[in-house]
Amino acid sequence: MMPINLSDKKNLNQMIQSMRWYGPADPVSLSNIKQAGCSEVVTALHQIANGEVWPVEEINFRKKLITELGLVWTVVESVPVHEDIKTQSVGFEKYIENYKQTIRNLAECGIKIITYNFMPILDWTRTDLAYTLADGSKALRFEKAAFMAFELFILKRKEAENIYTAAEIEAARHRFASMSKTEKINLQKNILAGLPGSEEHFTIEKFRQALGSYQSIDAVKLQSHLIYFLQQIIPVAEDAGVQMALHPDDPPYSILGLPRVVSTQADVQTLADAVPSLNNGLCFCTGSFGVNAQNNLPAMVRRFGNRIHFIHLRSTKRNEAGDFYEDNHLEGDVDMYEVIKEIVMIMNERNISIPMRPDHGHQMLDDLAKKTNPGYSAIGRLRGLAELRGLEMGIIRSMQENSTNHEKI
Ligand code: DNO
Repeated sequence: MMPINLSDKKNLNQMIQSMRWYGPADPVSLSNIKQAGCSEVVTALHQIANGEVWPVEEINFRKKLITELGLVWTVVESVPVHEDIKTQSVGFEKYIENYKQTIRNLAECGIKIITYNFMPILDWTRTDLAYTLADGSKALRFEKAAFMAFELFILKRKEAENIYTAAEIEAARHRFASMSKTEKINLQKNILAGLPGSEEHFTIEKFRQALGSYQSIDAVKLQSHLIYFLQQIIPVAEDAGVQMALHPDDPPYSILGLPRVVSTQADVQTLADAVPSLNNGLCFCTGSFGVNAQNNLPAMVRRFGNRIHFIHLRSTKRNEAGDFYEDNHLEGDVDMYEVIKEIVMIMNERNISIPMRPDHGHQMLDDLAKKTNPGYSAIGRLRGLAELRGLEMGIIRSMQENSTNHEKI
């Protein structure tokens, strides 16, 4: 998109503030979300099995819980894509038809933005859910050596021995030897039991089977399956007035020898070129894209500005080994000032407000003693949201002041 001059706009559009809510069993209540200053809630019908149609009655039932509290539901996160669609296994067309029907049903209930991902088998992945930071709060972390230790010595994936260097295997062996029994159990659980929002949970045996179903699927093939899926669903989304928001891979690189095709600017460009409709859009997640130092986030916001339908704001901190942890929202490797500045520009060029949520947060203060959904405790997200909201306000005010000063000169 080409930048415009915002000086003739009186009131600049700002992001719609929301938080994810896992439904009635979420320890963070709707009223907590409201008190955090959100106007919207992002949620999904996690009780419906992956691949089944979401019935209108159940969507409306969830919607009623939200609207009764004066909150709004416009973004679904996520309608999961059945594995058979990703692998194009026999009978996968039925799941695509179900997906189309879910899009129509959501639209009928007024829910017009749908987040999804196309990561094989696993959704987002971390090795440590309670990485203690210097200030005593706890963050989510992905440690390569620990992940390799899982892959080589718990899962015992034979092929993994060929993809890692001798030095990496040695580091993983060393890391595995340093783990207590509980740490090993937790590592396996973190990876296989699924983090909040993941719709799949595996035993080691089931997981080996699932990996087997990708034996003949490389990145080129997976990408063609994604494009086929888009060709099928985007016309339905267009008809229904629904914006599809594809979430990037997290982490944005191949793990377990599985292909990943939504990790970089080039990946997104290929999908946009293949299915140009703007309903074929993105959930722009700064935390996921930000793990790859090659991804220039403000430039990506500019390039894909008219396709960004939903935003996750979060910052990660990488090290040279390729590990990362989730930092405070305004720290870490993501230049949040530049990202939000670009988001404000594109929102005003499009003359819309884009929903965002503070993605994840540290477990901190009173939440340290509570049972929380990893990454989704109340206070850490509240801190993140408050900082992001302040940053956006500062950016907007200074843009307006600059343009007023220009007028005076
Ligand atoms: C993790 C989330 C992901 C995301 C899905 C989208 O915190 O960002 O689980 O919801 O990948 O389908």
